[in-house]
Amino acid sequence: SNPKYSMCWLSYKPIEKKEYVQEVEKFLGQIVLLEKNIYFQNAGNELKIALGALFGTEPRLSNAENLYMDSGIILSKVTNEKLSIFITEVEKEAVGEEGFLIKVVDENKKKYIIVASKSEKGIIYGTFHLINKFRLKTGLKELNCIENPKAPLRIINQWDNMDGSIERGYAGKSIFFANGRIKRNYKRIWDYARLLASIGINGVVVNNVNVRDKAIWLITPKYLNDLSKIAEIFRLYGIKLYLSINFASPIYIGGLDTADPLDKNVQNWWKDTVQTIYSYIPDFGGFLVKADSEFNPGPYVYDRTHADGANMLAEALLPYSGIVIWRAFVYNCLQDWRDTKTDRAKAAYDNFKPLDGKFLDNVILQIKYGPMDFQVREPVSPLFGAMEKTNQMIEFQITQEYTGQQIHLCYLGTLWKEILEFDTYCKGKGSYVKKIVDGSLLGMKYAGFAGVSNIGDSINWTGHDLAQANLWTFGKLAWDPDIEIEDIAREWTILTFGDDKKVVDNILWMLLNSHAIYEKYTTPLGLGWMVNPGHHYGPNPEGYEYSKWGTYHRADTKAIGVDRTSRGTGYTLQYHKPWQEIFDDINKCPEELLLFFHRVPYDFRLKNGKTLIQFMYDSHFEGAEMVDELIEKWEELRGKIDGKIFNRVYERLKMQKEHAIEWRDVINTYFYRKTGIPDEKGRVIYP
Ligand code: GCW
Repeated sequence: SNPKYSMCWLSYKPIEKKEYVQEVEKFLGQIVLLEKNIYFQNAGNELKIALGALFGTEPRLSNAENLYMDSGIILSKVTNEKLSIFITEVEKEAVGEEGFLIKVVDENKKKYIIVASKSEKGIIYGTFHLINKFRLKTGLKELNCIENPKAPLRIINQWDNMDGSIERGYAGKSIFFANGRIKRNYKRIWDYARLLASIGINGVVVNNVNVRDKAIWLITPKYLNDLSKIAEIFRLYGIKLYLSINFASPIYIGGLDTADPLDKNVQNWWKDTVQTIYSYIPDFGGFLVKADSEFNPGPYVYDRTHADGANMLAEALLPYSGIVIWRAFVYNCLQDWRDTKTDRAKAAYDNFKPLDGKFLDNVILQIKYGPMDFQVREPVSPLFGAMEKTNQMIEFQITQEYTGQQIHLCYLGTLWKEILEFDTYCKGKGSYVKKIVDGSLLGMKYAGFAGVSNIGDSINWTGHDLAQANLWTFGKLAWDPDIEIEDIAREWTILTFGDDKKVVDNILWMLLNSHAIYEKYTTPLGLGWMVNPGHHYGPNPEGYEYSKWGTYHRADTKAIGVDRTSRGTGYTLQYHKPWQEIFDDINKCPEELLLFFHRVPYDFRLKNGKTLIQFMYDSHFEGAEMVDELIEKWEELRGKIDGKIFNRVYERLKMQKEHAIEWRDVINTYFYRKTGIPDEKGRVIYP
């Protein structure tokens, strides 16, 4: 109902299918809250709003002393005695701290739908689950379920700056900050909380990991009061507030002359600071730390280890059950391109592997999915599977920095799913990344998912309307990485655009093929990095070739790629067997990662018999051409979806086409100039 922005997949519309409405209506007499607190009240309100919009009913919201009514939705804790005739002991036991149960009671006199959680946290998840199941017209019997999130930490990282800009943001300005202050437009934050709760998120880090200027002071009373308001909203939706900190805060804020983690004054300063934070925000989540990384200070400044640094903060947070999320994105960003020995891909492992077992229990290492930096494709970071005694989280970039900046359609669920299904072999066969980051394989208390947010204050939150699917998918995978990606994407499509068959088929096709298409016309075969420096949009084959960032492909007239095998930089040695041997062998290496692991001559024959150079040409022609298919699929939906959304997406698809052609031509010309080898098919490659 707010014209300023859409509610994405929570834009409720009346359910039109009569039979379904009739079937369900009998259960909607009232909404009964068996718990009296703000969390259940809030969940009840959400349900009421939804039922009104979906069924046109206005059920009473009541706190029943006894279950006298014959029909209604009951929100309760599983332990509530009044439910003991409906819920078995076994069912009760099966509901975890953040989980919920939905049970349909369909007796002569009693028609109830019970949503029951173990704690305050689970009830909002259960409520949104039920609302969306109604919207998917799920049959009553299929509503019965017990759901628990697999991973304990499901956290969104905002890279929002206090001036209102967003680092790598492509959807407008920050909804949290403007002009050096915390925004007091709580309505938007409230709606964000609703969106996030509906996908099972339980934490938000509200400020950028690069903590500069005013943001350093967010941990002080100057800002804590306003932050506590945001935390209060989030809390209602099961979400904790976290902050990114600057490791040198004791110097900046405290006036100390050091931030050495082993210095008593520094330790006490952090303890005092943490105590203050908790006096404003009693359930504060903890700190996210980017230390010794891209010009941010860290323990290395004082010749201390990252365990020293993280543990010092962890000790301060421990009394309040707070946690330290420590990023593993540590590498030398002042490399010399002439140096062929140093391999940035090895950095995270080299920095952190020696510290396995040295972190306190409330420290979690946040590891980017790949060893470099969110490229269109990278191998899985070998650090997963190398830290058997360390809490680990995987970091995905929902915002599309290297994947088209929300101008190109690039659905990331397919890539993420592949990453999560990767078998690290750290405990033998079956040691999937998903089992490491949900904590189950290594039996860790903390584990989980971090996603760099793709939202801003734009009308549709994500710039590209279809990029909402990436946020949705991140949450869904974090809740349960075992779900099929098609199912996740389909559900999003139906909730967002309705269930017209053509609409669903076409959008699903677009989503599921978009990453592969983008990869084809940009940097296939694990190449990566051929982007313009700085803003990272558009092709520039040698944009990073002679820079300090350690991201080189070293193309000459004969070959391209870095030899990262045991014969080269030795990066492959960071993997368990059999991956070491597989990646080491140019004939066994998964082809989509060929140029990540190998230096390959242009006349090398790929599995389909094509030479490398011909593959490059074909891939770029094909990819750019396939954008037409995306456009056609969308055009077929004209009139079937909201006109404004249609036009917005259409505009972006046309830009995508133009920019895909630019990618195609720049990259093809680059290779043609390097090699002088013409395209076998005689297509236009500019000289
Ligand atoms: O790739 C880089 C991005 C930076 C980002 C950094 C990081 C927040 O280009 O903008 O900084 O990754 O993940 O810390």
